[in-house]
Amino acid sequence: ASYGDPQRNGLTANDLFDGMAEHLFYTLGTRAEGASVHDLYMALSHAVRDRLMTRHLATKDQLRAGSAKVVAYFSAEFLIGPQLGNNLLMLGMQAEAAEALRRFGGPGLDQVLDVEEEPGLGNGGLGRLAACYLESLASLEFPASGYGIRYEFGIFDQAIRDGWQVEITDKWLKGGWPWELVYPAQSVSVGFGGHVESYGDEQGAERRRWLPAHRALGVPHDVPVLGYRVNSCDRIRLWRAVAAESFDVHAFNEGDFQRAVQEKVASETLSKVLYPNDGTDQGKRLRLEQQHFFVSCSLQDMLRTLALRGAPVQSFAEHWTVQLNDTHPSIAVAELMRLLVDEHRLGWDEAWTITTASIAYTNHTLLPEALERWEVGLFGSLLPRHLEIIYEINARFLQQVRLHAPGDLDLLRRVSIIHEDGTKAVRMAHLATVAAHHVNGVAALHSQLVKTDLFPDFAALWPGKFTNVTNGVTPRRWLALANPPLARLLGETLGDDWPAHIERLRQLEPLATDSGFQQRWAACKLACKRRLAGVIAEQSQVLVDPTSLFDIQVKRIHEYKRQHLNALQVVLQYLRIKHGETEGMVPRTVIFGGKAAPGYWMAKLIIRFISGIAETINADPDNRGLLRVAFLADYNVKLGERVYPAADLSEQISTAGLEASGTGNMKFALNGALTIGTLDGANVEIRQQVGTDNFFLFGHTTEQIAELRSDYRPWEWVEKVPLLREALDLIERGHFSNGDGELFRPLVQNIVGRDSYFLLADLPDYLVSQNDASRLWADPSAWQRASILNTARSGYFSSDRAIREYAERVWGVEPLPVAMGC
Ligand code: 26M
Repeated sequence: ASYGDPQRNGLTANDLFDGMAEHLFYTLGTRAEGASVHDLYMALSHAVRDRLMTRHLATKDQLRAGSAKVVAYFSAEFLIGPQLGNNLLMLGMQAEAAEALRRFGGPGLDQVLDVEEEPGLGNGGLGRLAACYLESLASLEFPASGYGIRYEFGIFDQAIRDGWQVEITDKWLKGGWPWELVYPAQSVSVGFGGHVESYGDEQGAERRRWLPAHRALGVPHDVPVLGYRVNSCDRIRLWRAVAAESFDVHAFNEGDFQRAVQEKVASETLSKVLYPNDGTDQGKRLRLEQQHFFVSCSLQDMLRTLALRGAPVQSFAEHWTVQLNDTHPSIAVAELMRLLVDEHRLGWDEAWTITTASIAYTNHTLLPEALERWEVGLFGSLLPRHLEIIYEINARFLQQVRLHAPGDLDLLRRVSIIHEDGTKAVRMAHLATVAAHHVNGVAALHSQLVKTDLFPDFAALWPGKFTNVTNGVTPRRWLALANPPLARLLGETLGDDWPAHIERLRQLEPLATDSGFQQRWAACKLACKRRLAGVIAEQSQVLVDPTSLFDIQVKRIHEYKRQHLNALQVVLQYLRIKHGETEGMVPRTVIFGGKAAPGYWMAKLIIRFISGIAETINADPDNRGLLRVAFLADYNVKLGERVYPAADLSEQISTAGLEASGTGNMKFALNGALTIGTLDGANVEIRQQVGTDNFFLFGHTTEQIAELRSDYRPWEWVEKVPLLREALDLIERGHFSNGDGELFRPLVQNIVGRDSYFLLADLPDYLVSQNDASRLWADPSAWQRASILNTARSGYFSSDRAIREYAERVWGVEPLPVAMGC
């Protein structure tokens, strides 16, 4: 096989320059003279893409010819971030790209990288995790495909106007996006609605068949995912929905042009927009349509490649292993059964053996409002055959439970896939758990709670099914790419290939007390803080002091994540300054960032509150540089790359038991931030790894919170904190809202009245911990030591480690290095 034009594969600055010149002319139809920054971005991207194609085709050829088991990572979200800079890093061509651009004499690499639109095809942690995992799969040379949806509009862009969040449509495709390859010939058809009928097959056996009322076409758009300095180039296959026929010819001929176009519009709505909720499930029909659409496309695609390998359908589970990223793709259980039983005519038992051997499920939340359920009426009208299949799975499952626990009717009610009290609904987490060969949580504590709190009955039935795989993040994007000064220092200290061997970070431990190394370490951090200060100044005109302690909380806005606890702490610090009680305080810049779900009113009020305190505090001359507050608008992957490297202190302050893992916490620690946090999610393991002295712990434990819950009177906690009464009064009376005494009353009431997330119970301890942080900051050498140790001991949180665990313990797959003839 050919692996392309040697010149288009060349890795020198010269080759890249030639490639860019050619793409400017032939692909972009423009001349090098007068090329805009965007033209140069497109030309460089195409030239880099050429280098990926060779590797991608080699990877695909090798897979097609062989029989290696391939990972199919099913996720409704992939938050992949900007591609150009990352692909240059993967290829080892950053310097060459900078040099090639210099020869054009125009903008530099940073400027060119900055014009890339990031595809916001995810909400937050879950979507970003999927992107990190595909990157590690490729870097570790595992054959894999991500499967998801190519939303035309991703997560909204956030603007802040008068302190409020404003949502702006994300038009990420507007300038053309060079990182996808479209394969129209591999389109597949997906059915919706209609009815099911019985018929007799050739052998006279009775079978069921689904006659959908509508069909849509899925067109695959592949994003290549190159591994770090290897030839393996996997892909994320994203499906775009188009009308099955370009328009209804019959209606068109009748002269009903409107109706003819309507069908087309309805089909194409399927992949139009990402649902911007990351914590609540509203049971919307279109959402279920999206889920079924991408899952059906993906499974059909997988069956097609099985046939291409010449393998029988019975061998599906030897060729593919499917990971469900939460329950969003859990319809896969019923769809795979339907494809095997109805379309491929397998017997039920054989089909069930294949389905359960191939599917595993990751749970990402315990919050009841986030657990997906679909009303049976809605479900049956959209997917009548799937509902039948789910009833059959449930009947057989409940029979198994009856044998296990004779007479326990309440157990049957609790574990049933169909929720039967009130409006009947399909419980997707139960469907996924019944079918999956493994169910995993995403941090040690979370996986424990999955067994004890969420699915105790299932855990008793199948103790071996439940496991933990603590999340991880890729050190390539989140350290090597995002933190150039530190990457350079690590290269000098650990050798250039450290990003492929992250366990080498341990070798930094002996340097933690070396004052020369501490100074270099501090210089890297300062450079990153200056860069972030520049972003803040540009965005919001707020000037921050890069030598102050950068105290950062970035994540989706949610009450359980308690951004308002942090904000309350800031107000208390401000009052201490106003009262002249500045003993032990150090100059701090408190930075917030994150989007609120558009329908989540309290989350939006929290943003307004942070804006309010920022405005008041930043304008108060009494501060004398001790306190600044900034809200970073439009937090996304690209901004994250500026934020994590610049942090001194990482706020991970969720109510214990509610944050499944967190992954931002890992990105901060990897970049040498110290964590102030509760014993929640992966914080527990971060503290274990980095050492309890290098982590500011506070708050009630999961068990203590459970105990508090039974008899909690938040108002009784108010008096335990000096200045808190005064702070709450100031907030209510409008001190942070230009005298508006109504605006923040619901927020104060929420805290003092119900306090569902136990802010007041954790506040006293939080303040003590914040003081500890200030005290350590006042001793720069001690702080640098702790910072170095945080990085040195964070290798465990690499997605390489997580992927190796999935590969070995869940998927049963092995690396398959890609040989390339060039
Ligand atoms: C559900 C229904 C309808 C519309 C949207 C949703 C939905 C979308 C995303 C619900 C939840 C979604 O994401 C949840 C999420 O991001 N969970 C986070 O997953 C991370 C990776 O495991 C963890 O680190 C976080 O703790 C967890 O909150």
